[in-house]
Amino acid sequence: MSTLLRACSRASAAILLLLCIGPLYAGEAAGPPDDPIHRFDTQVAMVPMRDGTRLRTVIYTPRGNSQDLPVLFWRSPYDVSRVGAGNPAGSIFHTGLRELVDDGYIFVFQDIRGRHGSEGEFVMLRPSRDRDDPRAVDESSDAYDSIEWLMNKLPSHNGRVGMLGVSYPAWLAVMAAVDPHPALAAISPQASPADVYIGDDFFHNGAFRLSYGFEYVAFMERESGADVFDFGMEDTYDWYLRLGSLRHVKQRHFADMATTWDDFVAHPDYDNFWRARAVVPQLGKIRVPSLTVGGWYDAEDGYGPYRLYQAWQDGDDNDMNHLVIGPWTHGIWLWDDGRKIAELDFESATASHFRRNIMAPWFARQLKDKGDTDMAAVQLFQTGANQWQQFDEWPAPETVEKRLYLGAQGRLSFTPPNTDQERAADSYVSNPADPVPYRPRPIGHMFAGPDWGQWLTQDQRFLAGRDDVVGWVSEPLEEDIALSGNVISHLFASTTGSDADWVVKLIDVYPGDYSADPAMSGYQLIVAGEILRARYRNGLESAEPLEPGKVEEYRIDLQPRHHLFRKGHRIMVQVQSSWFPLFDRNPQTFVDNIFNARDRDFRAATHTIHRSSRFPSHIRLQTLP
Ligand code: PG9
Repeated sequence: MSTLLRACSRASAAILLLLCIGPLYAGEAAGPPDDPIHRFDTQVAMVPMRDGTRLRTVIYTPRGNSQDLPVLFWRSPYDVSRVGAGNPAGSIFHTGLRELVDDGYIFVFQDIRGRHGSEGEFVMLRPSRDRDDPRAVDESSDAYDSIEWLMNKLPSHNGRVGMLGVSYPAWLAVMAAVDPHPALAAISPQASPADVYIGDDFFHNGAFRLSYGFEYVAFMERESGADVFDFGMEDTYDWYLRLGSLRHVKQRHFADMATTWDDFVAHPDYDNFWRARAVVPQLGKIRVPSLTVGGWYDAEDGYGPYRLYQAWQDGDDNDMNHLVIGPWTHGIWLWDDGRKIAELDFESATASHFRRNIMAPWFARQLKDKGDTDMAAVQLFQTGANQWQQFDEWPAPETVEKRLYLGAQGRLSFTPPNTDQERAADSYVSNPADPVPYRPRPIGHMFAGPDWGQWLTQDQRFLAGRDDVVGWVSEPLEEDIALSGNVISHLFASTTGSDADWVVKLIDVYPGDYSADPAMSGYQLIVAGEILRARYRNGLESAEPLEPGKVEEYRIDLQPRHHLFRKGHRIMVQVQSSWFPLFDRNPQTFVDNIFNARDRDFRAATHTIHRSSRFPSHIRLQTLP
């Protein structure tokens, strides 16, 4: 069994999707006998790009087909040839693409430049090419050249191509639409990152996504080939803590090898390196109809989908811009029925609904002129109420703002504080030697099991008793509150140190005796949460030390949400200063580059959250009236 196949059988559902979606060559052992993969003729071609580099491309044509079908094209860095083998659930044709297979398409999968069967050099999230150089390449030109080849070489087709993919492949679909081939008629980027420094895979607001960044690079770029990093222990919390400063990583784990880790270390701030990889500035006016898809509980690319939709909203004169967000972890909508995530029950098969009633009809409309033209622009699953809702645009124009204020004795209310006492504040000691775990320990690595990507749905009661997590809770709500749009936290805070991280979480607290679903009694469900590295409070481009003791206002965008806080539930806000090992530890002593901090720079500090009328820490919620 190859290492990839071993990884495949161990991987979490989200990673399974990434690793194991690759279709099988004809003749390889597939899963179930009714897997539609057996209904295709398969061809492998090395498709030449404008600079002569050839990309491995696998083409699945429905056997015995006599019609001119559209093409669905999926580009990927994750090996499109082999990794579906050994997956008992079957190929992606059997799961996520089943409805599309039934509708009839030619499916084409391609390894991108420098990955697996393709020639050339791989560049992580390759920036856009120099348009004045006719031989320059990027993912947009590679998609263009591939589509051109397909349109010329496929024996039959209907002249239209759709692109889709989850995560990195979604980003590739977006890139294809930046400078689209005339035959590219539709894209569905699903869980695409929009900015891996601001809110997607690698950093969030300047804080480094340690466990993901390390494990992804180890998987993708070590010379031994793709494999799961062996931590040698069950609880990676211990492993990352023992690692100490990140200055030890290169020499111990990526010595003599150029990887994206070097880029993390060289670019801790939001500089041109990251700006060149940000999607939104490249997009311009929407030119190809898009069905952008995201998951409310996506622990990798939860930021991107809404940002893409938002960027394409301006100047969308032809209703080309569509957004769907469901109650999903990363990519699970192509893998599962989407009815449950652990204890959370959404009361219907949300992912099957998406595939059958949204994705398949949408592609049929765009690529085959079949079916209804007026699908709602925005379809969102309202968590808390467990229902789909449709909007012409989102956030809806009729939303009203509500402000939730942190108060005395851990109370949260819609009434602003009326005390100007300086001591109207709550303090805690944040100790980098004992960081707050982001999920109950033991914390497995990202390939450890099916629940890796589910931590955003986990009950926050596991943090009870920690003095370094402070919370404010409302009275039971007297009426429903429909959050629908932005969630912005304004934290007034000070510290005895010269740097700090602020993590703010907005939580739905279920009633203690919840007869509707007893398993959820007292559950503390994160609705929104985000981190800000305080050194970047005045801009992510450059770090500035904090002045010990000075109160500053920190604006933290917790990302838009669509959630119903039900009558009888309570709302909680939690603040903490580490989320480990999801994010690296802040030394709390200002250093130029945290990747190069010395172990002795990591020091405990006392942080204070203020709640006076002068410093009224609060959260702004966009709500439906
Ligand atoms: N979230 C993954 C990724 C996307 C883009 C860059 C790096 C990683 C993925 O699942 O593909």
